[in-house]
Amino acid sequence: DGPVLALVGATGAVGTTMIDIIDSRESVPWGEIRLIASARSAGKVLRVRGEDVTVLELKPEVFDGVDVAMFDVPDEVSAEWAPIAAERGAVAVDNSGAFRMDPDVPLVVPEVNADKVTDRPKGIIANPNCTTLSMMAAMGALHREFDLQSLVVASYQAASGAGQPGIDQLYAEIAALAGRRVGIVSGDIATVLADAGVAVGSEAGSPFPAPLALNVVPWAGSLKEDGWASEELKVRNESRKILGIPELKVSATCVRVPVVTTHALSIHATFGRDVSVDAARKVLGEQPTIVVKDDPAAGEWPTPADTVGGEPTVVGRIRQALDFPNTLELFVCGDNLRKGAALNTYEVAETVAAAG
Ligand code: 11C
Repeated sequence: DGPVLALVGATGAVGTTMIDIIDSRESVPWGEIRLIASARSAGKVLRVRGEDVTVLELKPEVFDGVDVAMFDVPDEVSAEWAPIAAERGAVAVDNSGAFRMDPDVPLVVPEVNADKVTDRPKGIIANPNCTTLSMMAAMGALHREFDLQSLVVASYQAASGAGQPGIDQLYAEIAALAGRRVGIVSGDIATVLADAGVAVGSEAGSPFPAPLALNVVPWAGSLKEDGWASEELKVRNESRKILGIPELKVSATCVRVPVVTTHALSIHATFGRDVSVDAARKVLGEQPTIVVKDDPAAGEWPTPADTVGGEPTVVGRIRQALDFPNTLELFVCGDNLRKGAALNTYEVAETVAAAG
């Protein structure tokens, strides 16, 4: 009784957050929850809603009888296995980048386009990139009211966007630098890290191309044409698809900062209809998954430290741009492992189950 849910990638950073989300739900619609991972992690026993569940090895037959299969694995694993899950009768909800821009795969943020979950000719639904996702509930709500025309975005992305290896790297760097007064003489952070045996740069095996502790790195993803980072193009392409505005003007600069979890975005958004700070605050304040925290006189604004571990997107610093009509400046924080990844995937899975 109840549909069968599978979680592929149960032991990664997003998978672990997913289990925490499933555990924290008052009730779940699932008759069975199956955990799946690579051969390396198969056989581990994890607690899910008070029960021991043995992690199964990723093989075609583990999808037999599964109704919804959530994938929190690298692109190439999803590219191969989401279609296998779909062939075996499951609806695959995929958090990788493998299918997001496929015209036959809906890209869903329930607050914006929940109706798209049933329009899935390949049996696959994609979950957006965590940076894009962190601003979609807010931008979707503002677009419905004020007709979004353009977005200029700078991101401040947490280390956990690069998964468990990103978290481990940042902590290793912080430990190696603890108590050292580095960063005063050019280049000494990298030297201290290298001397301590901590990888510096992608070639040495770090998930980041430069030291992240005590630093800011203007890079996320891989190099694309004309100097763009893949993450910046994802923000552009995915925002257009989710919001249903193919011509939306988007320009993004993606930056990694020494924060463990929660992506922040500084957004310059221009609208086609008259907008005011008060009207925007009212619209955002009415959204069930958004918290407006915007009282600079009282020191109230969103920060990753206040946002991490929570479900809502937190929005603040809402201002009318002084030199750009109908344009708002906003600062948005979203937990990249929750709404940015596991939570949205789970909400899509629940929406699929509810739709039957
Ligand atoms: C990061 N947003 O913070 C990336 C990670 O397209 O799902 C997720 C990449 C993706 O590094």
